[in-house]
Amino acid sequence: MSVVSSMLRNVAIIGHNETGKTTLVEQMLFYADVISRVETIASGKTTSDYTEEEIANQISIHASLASMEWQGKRLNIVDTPGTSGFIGETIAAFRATEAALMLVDGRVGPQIETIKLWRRLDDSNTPRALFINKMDRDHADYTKVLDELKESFKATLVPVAIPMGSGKDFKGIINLIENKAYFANPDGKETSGDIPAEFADLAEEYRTLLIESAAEGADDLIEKYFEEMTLDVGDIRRGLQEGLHDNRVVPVLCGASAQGSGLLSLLNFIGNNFPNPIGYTDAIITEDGREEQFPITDEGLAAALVFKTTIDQFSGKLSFVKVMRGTIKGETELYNSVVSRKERANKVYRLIGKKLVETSALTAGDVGVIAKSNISATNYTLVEGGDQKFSFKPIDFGQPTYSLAISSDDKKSEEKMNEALHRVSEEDLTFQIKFNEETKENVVAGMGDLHLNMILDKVREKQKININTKLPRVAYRETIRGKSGVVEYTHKKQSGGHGQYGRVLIEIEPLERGQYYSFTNAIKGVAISKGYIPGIEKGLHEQMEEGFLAGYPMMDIGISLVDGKEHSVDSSEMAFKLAAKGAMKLAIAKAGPVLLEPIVKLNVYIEEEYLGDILSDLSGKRGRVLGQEDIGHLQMVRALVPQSELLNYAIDLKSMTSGTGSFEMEFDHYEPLVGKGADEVVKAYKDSLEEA
Ligand SMILES: Nc1nc2c(ncn2[C@@H]2O[C@H](COP(=O)(O)OP(=O)(O)O)[C@@H](O)[C@H]2O)c(=O)[nH]1
Ligand SMILES: [Mg+2]
Repeated sequence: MSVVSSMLRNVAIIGHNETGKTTLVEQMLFYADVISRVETIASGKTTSDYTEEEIANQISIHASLASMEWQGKRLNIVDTPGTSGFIGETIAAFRATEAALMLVDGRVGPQIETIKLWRRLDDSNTPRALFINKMDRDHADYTKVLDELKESFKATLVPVAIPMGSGKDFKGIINLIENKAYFANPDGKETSGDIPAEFADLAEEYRTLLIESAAEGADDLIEKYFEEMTLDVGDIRRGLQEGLHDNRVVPVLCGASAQGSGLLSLLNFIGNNFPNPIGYTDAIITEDGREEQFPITDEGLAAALVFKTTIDQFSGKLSFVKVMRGTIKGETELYNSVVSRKERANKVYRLIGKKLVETSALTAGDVGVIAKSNISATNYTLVEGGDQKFSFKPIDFGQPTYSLAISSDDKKSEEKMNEALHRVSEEDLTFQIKFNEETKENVVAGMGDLHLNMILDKVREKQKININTKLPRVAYRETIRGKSGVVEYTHKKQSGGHGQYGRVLIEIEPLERGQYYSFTNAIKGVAISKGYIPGIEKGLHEQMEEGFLAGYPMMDIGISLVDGKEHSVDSSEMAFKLAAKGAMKLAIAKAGPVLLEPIVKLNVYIEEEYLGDILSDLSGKRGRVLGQEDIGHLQMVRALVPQSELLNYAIDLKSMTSGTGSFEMEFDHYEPLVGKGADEVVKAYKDSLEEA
């Protein structure tokens, strides 16, 4: 059965590692009668952590779908990994969902990934609710965690469920909307009843707060509230729904996922209050390259984005799609608007962990899977009919934080290694493998050492090959710091037969950073025929590509051709190319050549106690701290740091923060490198020339 779009609820379950997300999703499936028995992380049989590596490591590595029906609504739940190395999966999940449920450990409170994920949700203004989990743990403390969350985030947090006791005394939760207690039952599903007398005052206090916040959700509710000093259940729901839809309020639920406690309130809340996809938009790139908002609507020809791709042992390639418009059925003829090729869905499925469940259709807003697609890949746009020429804006998976140069023992193993790793990079867009022409190294890059090592280990094992790794060389650049003045160079070979002749006079000067290259033909008159100018430009380019100091490409140089001379017989494009190259070399030498090193923008997230160590380490790494932010008891440090100092930061930061620290980085700009650092780079280049 296809589902009416307004009945859909797509929710990404997110949060720091080990907050109980996978366990929660297992319980949701149990409560929705999709599975008859709850499996645990320890049993290795949960619905969403089903791959070999997830079972072996007991953590979620991939985003997995869990589709279920709840009181007439279709819930597409995406369980995501909480480890920063697998953030790509979470980023993909965000694109398929309209809202997120963030889990927080009821004993620990907000953690580093909580903060990072929250910031991502803020960037996209995504509606979200919180679930304070593991209330059955010793020292779990709802009020303390709620206060910490309020301190960490500038948002209106509104409790809609509170716990009855905690630790060994945990009895269940109170649903403040319904004003009812739900008693935990570790051996089955929770049961509802009256609020026990000992919690009555607490519940009343929180319920008043809830009603006030709900009233603020809509103007007419505020009036009603002031008249009657209360709201009924329907009004509370509507107030929360509107507040959540516009991301003005963040409802807070709670429970203990391992016991299935809080599940009924959560499922009801998602069904009643979470937004449906209609009214939201996605981004497209039009045929002429403009970015536009694309409303999710069930009317019109089908259009869908492939947000994830996996290879299934039995079913072949699985393309995870988010339908943005119209309806996709098995027989729908789909075109890939990017490569303009036809493909047919044949069948469409919903997914429950690894289990494919055939469905008749996926309507706008729905999330599902097309199997055995021969061409589609992550970020492809699938459209019905060949004339839709737009494409959905590709998911931006961010920049890698860790790279390694790799090699294997012999040519055959290298081939195997490259082939296997290229296949990985098709499924996992946060993993890249590239031969770096500048450094002559085969480089893999990913979201951290855990991410890379897991991939390399798998390939080592499956292909039975060695993969050697080392830190990669940095891709420096070169430029000039001053003007060269006019230099001249003549390329001349006139001994017998057809000779070669070309003479050029040029002048070079620095351009602003990031301009790369400019060329002006400033010759007055016709000293050099027009036909030779392309040859001259080629020569200039070639010298810029070859570099001057250490073999790295040059950038940000403006070149004027001021004069020259040609020979009626011996001149040729080739002769002028060589003349220009020679002139360029002389000009660079006179213009103060200098190395440029890449500087990255770094965000480091740490617990307060490590701040001193992190700052002094950054200054030892030639870093420039730009700012520092308190986020509750956590800290974020923003800095600009030379890339060469951060090659091993994934590992350095772990050891400085007992594994808790986390960071993101992206290339920012190039800066001159002088002194000892530059001498070392030049020496390494000269040594490599001697070796060769
Ligand atoms: N005490 C307690 N432990 C839980 C609860 N939920 C999950 N766990 C345990 O916490 C660990 C991590 O759970 P998991 O579902 O993998 O968390 P995820 O990393 O967020 O997906 C596992 O050992 C679970 O059994 C809970 O409500 N209470
Ligand atoms: Mg998990």
